[in-house]
Amino acid sequence: MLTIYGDSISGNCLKVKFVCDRLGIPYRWVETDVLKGETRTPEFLAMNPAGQVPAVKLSDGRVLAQSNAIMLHLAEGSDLIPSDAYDRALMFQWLFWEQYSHETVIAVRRFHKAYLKKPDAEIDPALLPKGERVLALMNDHLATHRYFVGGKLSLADIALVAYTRWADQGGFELSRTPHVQDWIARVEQDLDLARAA
Ligand SMILES: N[C@@H](CCC(=O)N[C@@H](CS)C(=O)NCC(=O)O)C(=O)O
Repeated sequence: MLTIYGDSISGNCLKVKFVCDRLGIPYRWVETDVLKGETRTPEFLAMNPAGQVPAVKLSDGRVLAQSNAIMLHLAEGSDLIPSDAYDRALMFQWLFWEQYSHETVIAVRRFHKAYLKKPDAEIDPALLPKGERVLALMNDHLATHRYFVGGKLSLADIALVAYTRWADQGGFELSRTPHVQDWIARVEQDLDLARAA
């Protein structure tokens, strides 16, 4: 069976859980507390030298890290990956954007504010305006699209919803981006998240 090493406070880790739950893939979840340094133990580093969750151990013992790479592997051949080549490339476009421009702002500010409990004055001041631009870009796209790609749920939505639904914990006001709010509700309903997380 698949084993997921993940921290429940991490959107990156929950992405993997959401894909498994959606696709009915059985797994064992090993809670790995980032704040307690559980990703830095010799045992964990032997498995993932990057010292990060999520990491998965496949049923044959092979290991894979990086949330979006894991999702892509688990969702291979499913309807979470568009079959049309252009739509599939668009999904990758959003996945790369999520890792480079979204997670590095929205998730990072949330972590500093909600988990490291830093006062706003001690958090990089660039993160707030950057995050507002990220959410505005999403809002503009969602004004004319129900989902990020191809009119239906894909890995792009799962990657982006993971931290966007918690953006308020990072000090971002989601009420300013109503199309994002509606899309979060839609994806949470698709993924049955009220029950799952
Ligand atoms: N790009 C990676 C980011 C992974 C990452 O930053 N993981 C954090 C938790 S969200 C972590 O394990 N931090 C522990 C550490 O760096 O010591 C992914 O998408 O999986």
